Amino acid sequence: MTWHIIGAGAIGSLWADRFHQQGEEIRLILRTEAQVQHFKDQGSRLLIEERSNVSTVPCFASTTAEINTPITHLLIPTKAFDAMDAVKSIQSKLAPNATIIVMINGYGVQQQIEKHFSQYNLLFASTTDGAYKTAPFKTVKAAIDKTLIGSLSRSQSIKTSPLMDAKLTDAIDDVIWKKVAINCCINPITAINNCLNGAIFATNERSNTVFQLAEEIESLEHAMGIKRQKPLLQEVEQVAELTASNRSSMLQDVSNGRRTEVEHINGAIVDLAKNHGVEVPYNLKMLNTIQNLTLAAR
Ligand code: KPL
Repeated sequence: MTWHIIGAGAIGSLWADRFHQQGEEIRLILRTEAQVQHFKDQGSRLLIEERSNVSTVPCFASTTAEINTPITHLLIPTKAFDAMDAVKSIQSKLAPNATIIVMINGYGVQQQIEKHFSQYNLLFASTTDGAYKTAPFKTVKAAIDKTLIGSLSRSQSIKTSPLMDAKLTDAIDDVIWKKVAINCCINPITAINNCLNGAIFATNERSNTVFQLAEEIESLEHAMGIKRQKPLLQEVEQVAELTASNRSSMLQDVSNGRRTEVEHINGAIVDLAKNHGVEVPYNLKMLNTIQNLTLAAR
């Protein structure tokens, strides 16, 4: 099987490594010819570092324009704000029954993609793997955790996961929501305070903000009819402890002067709250503060 992967981001590179270990062929779709040339100059391989060991993943790379056989299996591990354009730009190259896996953060874009591209075998994945890049085609495996995959519209009819290391779920919408709820409470605090996930309760002010964010999200969940087994604050405490030494994805984006996904994290809460008549001032504050921190990157 040939897997096409959009971009050469950290999470996409982890999956390229897994596909390679399963003997599958990998084709990266890069934005520009200059990037393709750079990749070829570096030996046409991704480098994956794990506990100081570096392994190589050979891949083909091209721009979308250069693709001349229909894509049957496509992984979209982009930033949330790039995913919709990514599918649109690749559509003319897709086989009619292509399997597309959208593996993004945030909430809302998944539903938009489902609405516009339901003619494909469209699946959504949510991962808690941790990885970061140290150079254009070099990724460090920080923590391998779990990936869940499912359909937003026809879970019952899917029998096997197309990603060997990802577990099939018939509640991917819920999984995506629960993850974004946690990200809303951890990511902006780390980005504003330039701190590790483990330090989000280190001061009274930080703790209070986390507490208020979680309360607002639970009020919204109540209005939306979303049920949870465990209080959100308890889940946030657990994830912050488990990933204590991580720099959150939002902190990494802010530190590198890149656009963040805050519009699809706290911003998604703000939009939904408006529709449900719920007040979420702390989430709005996080959205505005992070947007101001990264004005130049937008
Ligand atoms: O998903 C994450 C992120 O950084 O985006 C958490 C759970 C906060 C782990 O770092």
